[in-house]
Amino acid sequence: MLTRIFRKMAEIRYFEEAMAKAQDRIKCPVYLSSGQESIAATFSEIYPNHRVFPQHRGHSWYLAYGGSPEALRDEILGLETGCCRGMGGSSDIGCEKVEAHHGLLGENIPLGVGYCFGSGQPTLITFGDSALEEDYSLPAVGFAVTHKLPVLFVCEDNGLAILTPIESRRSWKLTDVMKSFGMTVCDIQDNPNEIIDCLNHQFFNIKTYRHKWHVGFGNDGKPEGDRLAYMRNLIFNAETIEKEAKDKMEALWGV
Ligand SMILES: Cc1ncc(C[n+]2csc(CCOP(=O)(O)OP(=O)(O)O)c2C)c(N)n1
Ligand SMILES: [Mg+2]
Repeated sequence: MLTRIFRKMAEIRYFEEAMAKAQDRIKCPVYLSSGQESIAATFSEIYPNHRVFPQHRGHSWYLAYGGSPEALRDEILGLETGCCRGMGGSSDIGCEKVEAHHGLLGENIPLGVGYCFGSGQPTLITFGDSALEEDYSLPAVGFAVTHKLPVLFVCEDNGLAILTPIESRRSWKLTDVMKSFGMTVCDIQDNPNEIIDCLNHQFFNIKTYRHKWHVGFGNDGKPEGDRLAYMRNLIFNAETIEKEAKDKMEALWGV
């Protein structure tokens, strides 16, 4: 399973690296998953049949859950053949398993809970560390707990909302609030093995590192953590897997 997770991580990373080389052709703002790939890659292997409700930074979830890379490329290029007919751009992307976000931070939380309540289908709602600061999101979590809905909540905790760190935004910890709702909670790193060990939890706070700016291809130097680089040393044939991913994504973007 770790090798499959690593391959997905590499495909997400190299999709975005090849995309950066094609940036002259891109006219919409882009929200990159680089650095955060392991979370979507791991959940998609453990829970492949959940319906997923991500927020704006969703390339990793879309690709990990089987969305077509060609349709994502075309979406980002604003083409009719894109996964949302070229109307959504990088942030509002969907496929069979993944519900497209619409731009309102945290909206995917009540929408995902409502979907689960109506359909009874297992649902995974994923968001950044700021989404539960929005006033419509916490009551939706409470509703899911009260009605014992089969929803997993996954926080991709990169510590930032655009440029504002958690410490400047709130004095409370998400994990404390979730525990007070009666949820089983884990507070872990984005290491696939740690995520797998916490399988039966309902709320996952997962520390991770955004490699690029909030929006766009820029960066502020070497990131604090790089799970793909860390896993390179653990996976048999990692070099070949990465080369295949790089070649595939460069051919996809024509770079
Ligand atoms: C209701 C609402 N408020 C503000 C914004 C602007 N906004 C877009 S993304 C973002 C920060 C998101 O931070 P986080 O949830 O941690 O996700 P990350 O970008 O770090 O992945 C903000 C404030 C918005 N889209 N919707
Ligand atoms: Mg964040």
